[in-house]
Amino acid sequence: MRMVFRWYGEGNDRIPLRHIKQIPGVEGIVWALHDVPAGAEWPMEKILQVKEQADKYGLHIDVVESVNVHEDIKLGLPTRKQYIENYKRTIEKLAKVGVKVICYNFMPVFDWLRTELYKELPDGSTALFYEHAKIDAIDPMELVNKIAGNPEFTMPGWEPERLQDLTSLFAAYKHVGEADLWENLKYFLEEIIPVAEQNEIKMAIHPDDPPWPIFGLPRIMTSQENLRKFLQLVDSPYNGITLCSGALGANPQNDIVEMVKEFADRIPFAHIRNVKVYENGDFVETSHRSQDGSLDICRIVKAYHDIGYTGYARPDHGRHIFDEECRPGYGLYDRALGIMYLWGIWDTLQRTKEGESHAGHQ
Ligand code: DNO
Ligand code: MN
Repeated sequence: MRMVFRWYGEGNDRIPLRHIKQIPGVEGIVWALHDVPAGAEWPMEKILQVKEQADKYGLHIDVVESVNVHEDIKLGLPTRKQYIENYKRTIEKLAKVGVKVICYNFMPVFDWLRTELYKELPDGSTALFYEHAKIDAIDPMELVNKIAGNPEFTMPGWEPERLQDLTSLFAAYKHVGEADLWENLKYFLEEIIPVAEQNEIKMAIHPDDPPWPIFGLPRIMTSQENLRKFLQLVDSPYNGITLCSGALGANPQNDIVEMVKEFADRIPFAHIRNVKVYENGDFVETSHRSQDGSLDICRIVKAYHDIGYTGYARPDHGRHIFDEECRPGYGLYDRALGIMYLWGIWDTLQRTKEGESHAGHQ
């Protein structure tokens, strides 16, 4: 397991790289050019800038999250051709600076969706929260204004340029059902994966968060069965998954341990986080600890250990704790705690496997 940490870039993330460097076992940043609109080719100068910044701290830039897919590709419009070309050029450029994995998603219009960014937990910390009844009742526009208007910096998936044309986007998706979305995804993969292969970059789709349709928009990366179908669309080791325990785990029917086992050799990137799911379908993000949420993170990490996982992993969202002012879900403290929990489990499993006695010092 190679631990990495998401960083939003100089001037766009309050967390300095020198702090990331101090989290035990973190070897690289998970990054993106957040100011480049979805669909545009990434400029080399900007890519090199991030590389230089990371290099200074001895952190690698092997994992990109995300190169966003333009809506016209998901909609299957004729204009997708140009956006796919741009995507290919971006893959080639990223390969030149040593990138190994590109995470992306194929969710129409919205990326992750929550109804509250700062839901108070019993211990006084706050976390991202999803309330089912509210989603059913709310006008998407209202939610967009609430979420996008809230944070200090642009959040991934909620970029203003992506959301400005919401009404026409919704109208366009009226004619795109699940079957169409599968078709459009297949078309995209058939174009992209050969380029990823040539450039030795593993593409890793992020599951839908939450893993069900919202506001009448189709969502397909939602279950073990659908992920299996996805991997078969283009059966290449370069067509993989970002297995996100928290995104998939919001549906209690999804068994993450089973997915790790089944998709073992097609998971170049793992997101590991916990989520507490209530009977009415609401869910809140919790600390990474198994006892705090509905997912057994110990068993999930054990599943990765059992398959001899050598891919990249990051803690995903965290709570907002110790009065930290941070991007929703992306503070330093709780994600750092999460990492230490993941390492604790991993290292213990490793020692047990090696049959070492615990003498107290090495
Ligand atoms: C949620 C997060 C997502 C993710 C993007 C990837 O679990 O990991 O925001 O970054 O969907 O494209
Ligand atoms: Mn995730």
